[in-house]
Amino acid sequence: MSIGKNIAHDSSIGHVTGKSIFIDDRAAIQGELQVGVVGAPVAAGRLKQVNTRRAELIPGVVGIFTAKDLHHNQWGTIIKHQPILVEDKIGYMHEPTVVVAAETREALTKALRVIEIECEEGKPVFTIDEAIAKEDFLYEATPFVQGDVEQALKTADHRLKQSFECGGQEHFYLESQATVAIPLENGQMEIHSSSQHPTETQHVVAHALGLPYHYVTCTVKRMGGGFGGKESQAAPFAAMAAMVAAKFNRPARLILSKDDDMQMTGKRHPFKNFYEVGFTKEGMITALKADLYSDAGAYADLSSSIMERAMFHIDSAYYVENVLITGRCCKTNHHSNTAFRGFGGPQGAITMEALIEDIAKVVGKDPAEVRRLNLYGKDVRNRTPYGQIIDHNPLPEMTDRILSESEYARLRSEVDAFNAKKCGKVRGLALSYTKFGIAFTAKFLNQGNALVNVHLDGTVQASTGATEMGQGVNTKIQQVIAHAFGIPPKDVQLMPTSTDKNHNTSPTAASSGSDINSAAALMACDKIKRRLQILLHKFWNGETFDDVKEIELDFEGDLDHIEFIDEKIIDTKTKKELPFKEAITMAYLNRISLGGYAFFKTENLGFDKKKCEGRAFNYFTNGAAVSMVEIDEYTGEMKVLMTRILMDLGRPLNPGIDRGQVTGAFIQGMGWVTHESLVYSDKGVLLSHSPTTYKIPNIQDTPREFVVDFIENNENKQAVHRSKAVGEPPFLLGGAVFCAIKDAIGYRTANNKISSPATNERILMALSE
Ligand code: MTE
Ligand code: QUE
Ligand code: MOS
Repeated sequence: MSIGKNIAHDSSIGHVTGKSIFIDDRAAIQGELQVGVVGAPVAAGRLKQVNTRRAELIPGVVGIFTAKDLHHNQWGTIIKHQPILVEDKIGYMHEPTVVVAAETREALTKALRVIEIECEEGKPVFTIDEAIAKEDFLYEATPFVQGDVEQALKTADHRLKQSFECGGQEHFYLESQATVAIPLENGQMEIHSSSQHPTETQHVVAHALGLPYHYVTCTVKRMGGGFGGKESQAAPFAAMAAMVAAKFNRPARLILSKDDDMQMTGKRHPFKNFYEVGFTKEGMITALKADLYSDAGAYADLSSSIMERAMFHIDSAYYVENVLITGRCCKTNHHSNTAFRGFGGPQGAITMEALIEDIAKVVGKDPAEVRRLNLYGKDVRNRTPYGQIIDHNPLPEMTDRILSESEYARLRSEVDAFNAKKCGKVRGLALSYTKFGIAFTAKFLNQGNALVNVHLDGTVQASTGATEMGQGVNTKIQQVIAHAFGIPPKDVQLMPTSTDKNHNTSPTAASSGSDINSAAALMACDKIKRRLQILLHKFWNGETFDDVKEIELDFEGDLDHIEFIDEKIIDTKTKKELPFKEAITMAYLNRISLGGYAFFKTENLGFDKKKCEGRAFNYFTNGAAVSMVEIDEYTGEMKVLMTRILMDLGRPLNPGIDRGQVTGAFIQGMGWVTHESLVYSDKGVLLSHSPTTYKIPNIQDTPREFVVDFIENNENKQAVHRSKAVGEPPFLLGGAVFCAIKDAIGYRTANNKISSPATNERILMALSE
C-alpha cells in the first residue's frame, strides 16, 4: 500500500544535497554557446536602430540577432500577437529586443552591457485607471448574471459602493527562465527547458525556426519552481536559445540572471475591482454588482482565462442570490502579466473577503459571524453565480471545527482586552476561506496521456505530461503506479517529461497535474494488469496462450479477483499466487506487451460559455484559516502571531507532500497581501528587481504559532483514489492575514480601509487616517 503514505518527495535528497540537476547544472556540451538578451530601454514607443558595433569588437562574441533573424516572431498561448523579440512597437520596459551569442559568459556579460538600442519614445500607460479612461482592453469577458441585481440593490437595507485594489506579485522561483537547445541532424532540435508547458515550448520553438512539430522535442526534467511563471513565458526564451543553436549548428544555453528575469517576465495581475453590494441589517448579502479590471500588461498571454477565474472566485465561499459580474483586462505598458498560483482566483476571492470585513463594520458584528451567515449551505443556498451547484459542501462543518479548535471566541475577547490597553500595539483576528474550483476553465485542457513501461526485473518507468516543479507530482504518480502493481514505490521511476513520449499535453497547471496525469497513468497500468490477469488466469487453468493479440482479444470475464498485492499476483478465489517479477518474465516469454499507454479526460464538465452557466469545475478544494496579527502602531510593523488552517483534501495521496503544499501556498499568499510590493520608476523600470529590493516572506515572517490540519473526507469520487488537488487552493488562505490586518486597523480608526499589499508603510498610513 503506497496510497495515503508519507513517502519522501522523489527529489528530496537531491535537493538538499545539491545533486538534483537543474538546467544550468547540465554539463557543458562540446561547442556550446552562451546566450543572453537585451531589453528595450523605454516602456512605449518604436524601435529605431540597434547599434552592435561595440559588442562585436568584444573577443568571444559570435553573433547578435534581432527579430528579423527569426522565421516567425509572433507567439502567445491564446492570442498569437506577442513578439519574441521587439520588431517595431515596444510594449514594455525591458521587453526582449536583442539576442547575443558568445563563447563564454564573461564575453556575453560584457557584450550585453554595450548594445545600444535607439528608440522613439511614446507615451506609456501604467495604471488600470488610465487604461479604463482610454477604454483600452485586451479582453472583455461575458458577464455572469443571476437574479435581478438592480432590484435587490434597491430594496437592500444597506448598500456599499466602493473599490478594492490588490497588487501584482513576482513568482520568485529560484531557477530563472532557462533553456539548453541542442541541434540534431537535419535541422531537428532538442530543447531542455525549465517549463511547465513542454508542448507549448515545442510549438513556439518550431514556429520561431520554421520547423514542423515533429522536428522539435522539448524535455523537462524538473523546474526550480514555476508557480505559473513558466506556463507560457518559458517558451519565448527557449525560442531565442533555439535560434542561436540553429544559426551556428552548436548547442546554446540561455540562463536569465535574476534581475533580467524579474524585469523581463510577467507577474501576477494587479486588479482594481469596483463594486456595489446590498445586504440586510444582519449582514446577509443580497446583491453584488462587481466590475473587475486587471492590469494585463502589454500582451494578452493568459489574461482572459485569469480574468474568468477571478470572476469564478469573486464569491469566495459565500452565496449571493443576485449578481452581475463583469471583467475586463486592461492593456498597459507593463510586462505581460501571466499565470501565478491561483490564476486570478485570489484576486477575486480577496475582494469578497475584504468586503465581508467592511459589512461587519457596518452592521456591528464580528466578521466571523457575517461569514457564517453568508456561507454556502449544504443543500440550500448552494448555487454559484455561474449556476454550478456545490455538492458535499464541507465548509459549514469546517467552520464549526476551526472556530472551536482555534478558540476563536476566547481569542476575540483577548484581542478586545489587549487593544483596550492601548500599549502602542494593536491586534487583529480573522477567519477566511478558500473554495477553489478544480479544472481548467478552458475545457479542452482537461486531458492527459501517460506511458508506463514494465521492465524485466519488475521495475517500472513512467512518463506523463506532468512537469515536476517541486510540488511532488512525480511522487504522487509514483505512488499511484506502485499501488496499482502492488510493488514498492522505489521500483517506480518517473521519467523526464518529454514531448516525444507524451504529446499534446496541457500545462502542469490549474492544480490538476496530479489529478489528470495520475488518472492517465492508472489507466495505462490497468491495461498492463488486464493482460497479466488473463495470462495468469489461463496459466492457472492449465490453458494455452500465445501472444498479445490472443491475450487481449479473447477474454471477456471479470478478473478483479486476481489482485496485485505485496509484490505478488494473487487469485483471491483459488489462493494461487505468483511473484510479480516472475509473472513479468512469463509475460515477456509469451510475447505479451508490458507497456501501457492511456488517454484520460475529465468527465462531466459542462459550462456553457454563451450563457455563462453550468459545471465549470470538476469539484472544489476547500479550506478555512484563522489568523491573528499584531501591529506596532509606531512603525506599522506587522507580525503574524497565529495561524490555524483546516483543509479538505479528500483522501490525500501523500499527506506529507500536501502539508508542504498547504504551508507553502499559505505563506506565499500571505506574502502577496503583506510585504511583496512591486515598485516602478516613472519611466516604468521595475525598481524592485532583485532579492535586495523585493521582499518575500522569510522564516521570521511565518506565523509564530502555525497549525495545519486536514478534515476526513471520503466523498470525492472525482479524482484518483478520492484525493483532491492541493497546489493552488491554500494560497487564498493568505487572505486571512490581510483580513486580520483590516480588523486591527478597525480597532483604531473609524474605517478599516487598506488595499493589498498591506505593507508596513500602508498600515502606518491607514492607522493615521
Ligand atoms: N509547489 C512548488 N514547490 N513549486 C511550484 O512551482 N506551483 C504551484 C503548485 N505548487 C508550485 C507548487 C502551482 S501554480 C500549481 S498550478 C501546481 O503546483 C501545479 O502542480 P499540480 O497540478 O501537480 O499540483
Ligand atoms: C486555470 C488555468 C489555466 C486555464 C484555465 C484555468 C491555464 C491555462 C489556460 C489556457 C487557456 C486557453 C488556452 C490555453 C491555456 O487556461 O493555466 O492554451 O488556449 O494555460 O481555469 O490554470
Ligand atoms: Mo499554476 S498558476 O496554474 O501554474
